[in-house]
Amino acid sequence: MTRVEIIGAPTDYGANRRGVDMGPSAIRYGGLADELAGAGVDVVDAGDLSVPRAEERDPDTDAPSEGDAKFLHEVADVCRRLADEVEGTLAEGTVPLALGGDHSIAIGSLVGAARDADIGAVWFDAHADLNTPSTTPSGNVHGMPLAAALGIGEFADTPWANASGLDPENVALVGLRSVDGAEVELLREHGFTAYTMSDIDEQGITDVTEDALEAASSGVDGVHVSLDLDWLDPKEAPGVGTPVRGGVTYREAHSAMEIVDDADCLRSMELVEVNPTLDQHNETAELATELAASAFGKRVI
Ligand code: 4U7
Ligand code: MN
Ligand code: MN
Ligand code: MN
Repeated sequence: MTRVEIIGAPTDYGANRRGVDMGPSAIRYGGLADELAGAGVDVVDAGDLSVPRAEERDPDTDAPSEGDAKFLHEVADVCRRLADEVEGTLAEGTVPLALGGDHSIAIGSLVGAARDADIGAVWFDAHADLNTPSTTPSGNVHGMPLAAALGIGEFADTPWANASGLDPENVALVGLRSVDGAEVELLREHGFTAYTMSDIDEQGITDVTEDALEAASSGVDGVHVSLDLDWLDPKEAPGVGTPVRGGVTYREAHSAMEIVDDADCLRSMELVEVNPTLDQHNETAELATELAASAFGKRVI
């Protein structure tokens, strides 16, 4: 029986303090444990990592003073501890399921998952998350986790952020529709596999997801699935900080997660960017729980 460990990472430092830190509560309240049990997995909840609130910190250290990457010290602190937790969970033969929090936590997930293994990653997201401190239009680290984990640009000198067992050839991005100019360059330069919404329109979600998983899983020990809820259309998932129209539908999302399960290479996963302060009746959090269940094998009959 697959065993899954839930690890909450209630932080919004990577999204400039906007309420996404309440994601782990919302996702648990949305029924995560029951959904996963419905998928037939054995679930343990490790609780939340403790994340200092900005309001409780020394005002002198509160300011987003990390050049062009805001709150980088805070992000590093959470990600270091998440990486250790993910590594330990994997060592026990358990699949870590991290709950964000904003997408900066992916740095911790990827670093932990890639410490003792070669891994691939499938990035379900409207965005490429490949900015660096010199290219970011916002300064928000949730737009940088892939660049950080892969040591791209200024992140080459950031050891805490380096996922040693992950290479761009094993990273597939699915559902892109908001990509910054510098990110387009990096996508071309580093040999990522990338599917835009137009590719999904033309080839269908089934083929695209199968191809993404094949690219991610080739020659590695397993795959990390990073699910940013803004991957879905805002009509399905309104509770996110950076919504972009034209995303995947409810059925396409489930179909993709079922294909993740079919591929039998899932090693670790995260659900990120659920922001209950922007949601309607917790529906985005509930959708996140359902999609996780599909990825872990839940079927109708
Ligand atoms: B998310 C953005 F400029 N690219 O860097 C940026 F459009 O984790 C958005 O995918 C990043 O939600 C979105 O700030 C980060 C922007
Ligand atoms: Mn553990
Ligand atoms: Mn993202
Ligand atoms: Mn996104």
